[in-house]
Amino acid sequence: MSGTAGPVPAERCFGDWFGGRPAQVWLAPGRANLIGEHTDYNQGWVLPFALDLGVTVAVGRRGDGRLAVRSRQAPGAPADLPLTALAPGAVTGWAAYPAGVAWALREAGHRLAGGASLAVDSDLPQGAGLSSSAALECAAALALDGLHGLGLPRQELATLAQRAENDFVGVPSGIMDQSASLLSRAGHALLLDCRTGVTADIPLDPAAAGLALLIIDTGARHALGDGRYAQRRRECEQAAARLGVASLRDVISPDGLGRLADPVLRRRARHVVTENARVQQAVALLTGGDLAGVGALLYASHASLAGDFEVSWPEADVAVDAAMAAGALGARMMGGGFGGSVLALVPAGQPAVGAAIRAAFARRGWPAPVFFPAVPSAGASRLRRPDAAGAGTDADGAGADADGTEADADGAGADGNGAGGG
Ligand code: GAF
Repeated sequence: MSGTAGPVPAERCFGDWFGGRPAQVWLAPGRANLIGEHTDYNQGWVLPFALDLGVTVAVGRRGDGRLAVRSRQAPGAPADLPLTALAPGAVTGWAAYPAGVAWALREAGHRLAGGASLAVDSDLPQGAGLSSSAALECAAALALDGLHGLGLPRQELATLAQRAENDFVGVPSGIMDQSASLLSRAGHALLLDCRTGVTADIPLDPAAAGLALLIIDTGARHALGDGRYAQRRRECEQAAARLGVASLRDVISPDGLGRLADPVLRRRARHVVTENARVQQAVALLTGGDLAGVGALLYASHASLAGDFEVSWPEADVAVDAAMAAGALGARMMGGGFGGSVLALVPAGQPAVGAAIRAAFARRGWPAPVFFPAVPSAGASRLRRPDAAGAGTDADGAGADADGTEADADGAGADGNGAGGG
């Protein structure tokens, strides 16, 4: 992500595309998920954390009632339409995510008087399973909320961003990614109970344990909208209905799943039930200071996602096996599946795991994977205006802190290491 001296690229683009300076600039990170995969839409538990990569949105008010959205990463495809014309199907492609957020805000009764111009920039790879879409939604949600002085709580913004994705874009995703982007705290994973919305910050400091979390972008690309994610969600709902429970969250032990006659539904349910248990076990280990112990849970999660839930893909399986053989404490596929990234827990400062994965890919003639350190970082934050540099405060009176972020309206201010990397 951009540094903090002078305008960030999204601000410069705003001037080039719309003229003048943006009123506000917001940064929303992508996420990794330590554990708890395909549990969010089953009202279970997840344990993601924010990354130090994300989406920046510079926003300014208009007077003509239109929404204009342009991205540095998609120069040829701006969206520009009256707010009143926003409806599912009216905008396609990447711009549907921010447009969907504006639509969801209006559907919830919020006025976006005069409209808005949004300049978007991102350093998150797309389709890598790191939630670039949710980061875009969350940055747009904060930008529109801030510009129009709505003051909505972050959990409500997460829900509106999810609604944009579900009902405007048409992808039936859960609430994990938006929550991680908006609610995470640096040095922690976010435990989220997806039924109650209750959260807890769970300490996650790999460096302090002599370990590192490594993201391996396998290069295989996924799209949540291709139907397979939705099919898994339907299978889970069918399994819950046949078991007579509101959701698979209500099944505590896999022992009773023999009642499901359909072996596919039985396997899907077994993944969700055992994954929920693994999240609880991971929280207990982390709370007790045993990050290394979480490694075995990551590997068990991968086996369950590959075998029972059948959402892994060949590059992920090869990366996980190579990582484990080279000394990783644990590794697993991450996100919706069928492409994207693997997360590995490795000894710090030892290149053996990366080298083994690279070699395994090369042997198969696959393009080299891309590695990122996964540093548990702060959730979304408002960036300081350049003219506030050195002054400590800006026109709103919200103080800028040392890394160029400033406390935002709902008090969930950024802390030391969330906004500066990349
Ligand atoms: C994707 C979805 F967007 C999330 O809601 C979640 O279901 C995840 O896949 C699987 O855990 O990232």
